[in-house]
Amino acid sequence: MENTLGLEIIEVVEQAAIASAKWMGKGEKNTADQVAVEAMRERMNKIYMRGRIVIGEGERDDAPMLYIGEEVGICTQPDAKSFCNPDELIEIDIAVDPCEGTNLVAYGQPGSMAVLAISQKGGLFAAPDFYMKKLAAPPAAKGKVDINKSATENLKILSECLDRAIDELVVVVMKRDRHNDLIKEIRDAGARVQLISDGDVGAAISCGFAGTNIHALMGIGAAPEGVISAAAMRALGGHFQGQLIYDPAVVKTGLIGESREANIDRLTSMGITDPDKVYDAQELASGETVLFAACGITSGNLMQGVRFFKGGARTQSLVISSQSKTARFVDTIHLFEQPKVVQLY
Ligand code: VTB
Repeated sequence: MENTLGLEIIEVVEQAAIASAKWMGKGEKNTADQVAVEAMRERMNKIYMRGRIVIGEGERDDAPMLYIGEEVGICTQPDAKSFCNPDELIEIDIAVDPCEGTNLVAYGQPGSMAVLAISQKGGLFAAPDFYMKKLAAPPAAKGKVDINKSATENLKILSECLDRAIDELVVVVMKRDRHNDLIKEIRDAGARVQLISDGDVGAAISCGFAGTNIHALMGIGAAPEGVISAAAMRALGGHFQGQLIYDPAVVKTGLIGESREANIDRLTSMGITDPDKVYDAQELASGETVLFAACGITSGNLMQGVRFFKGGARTQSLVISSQSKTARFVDTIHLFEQPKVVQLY
């Protein structure tokens, strides 16, 4: 799977990032998202595969493109029979977030990215559009920190696993009122907090890499983004746990559905009988092979954003594979027009 799709998925996220970056700083988050969706879909439909979106822009009625259930790839197109033998191709499930952090793009803030994860059919947890309590930490703390423990306890464990004092730890938390107590607890325990306005996928994955100076992600963000983060962390060997938040009393605004009861019914209809279950990375991204690709739109901890120059752009992407156990940073120069002199900056 990796050999055939690795390079293609880099191009998918690159195209989405370039399209979105053209709207960086323009204050129009919906446009920054929409152009990323269109670019991602167009490039994805050129890949020789049978793909299906399991995490995307919403259900069919709400989202015209990359909606949940949409089939993507050349081999799903109406005229595919002439050049595709479906029996030769494995079916692939895809989770996408073409513009992770639309506000970050719209206001020129760091840390937005185009991102996707793929696996064999059934290999990614089809999370509903709810919230998820998340805990991400470096590989050295995998299975040792625990989302059921308090932040104070987890910081002690992290400090031991990483062999550094608690005040040398940095925890990323999304700046939301729902996290006020959590932020206070982390500070009281002696660690430092990096508050972000959006984009917890990048924060989660940063825990998987030494040198980012991020040692944990704690708090509640969106569930679909949690699955994408888990796919990367599974392949990186980092710690990731997620627990669905379906009670409007816990998160009062946003992706929280109508009522606790209606949300439980929805989860049951999706086959989730234990709504309080804590999932680990392996359960959220359980496929035999998991690939993850991201491309920076605006620069962040992990990747530089898109930089335009006359006639082209330069991007930085990250491809992580559970198959080859690699994380590759890919620096690409895109020439939009045929140059008179090829000058690769
Ligand atoms: C979260 C986070 C995402 O949007 O979903 C956030 O996981 C929305 O949270 O990374 P609120 O509803 O609390 O505002 C992102 O930041 C960007 O998609």
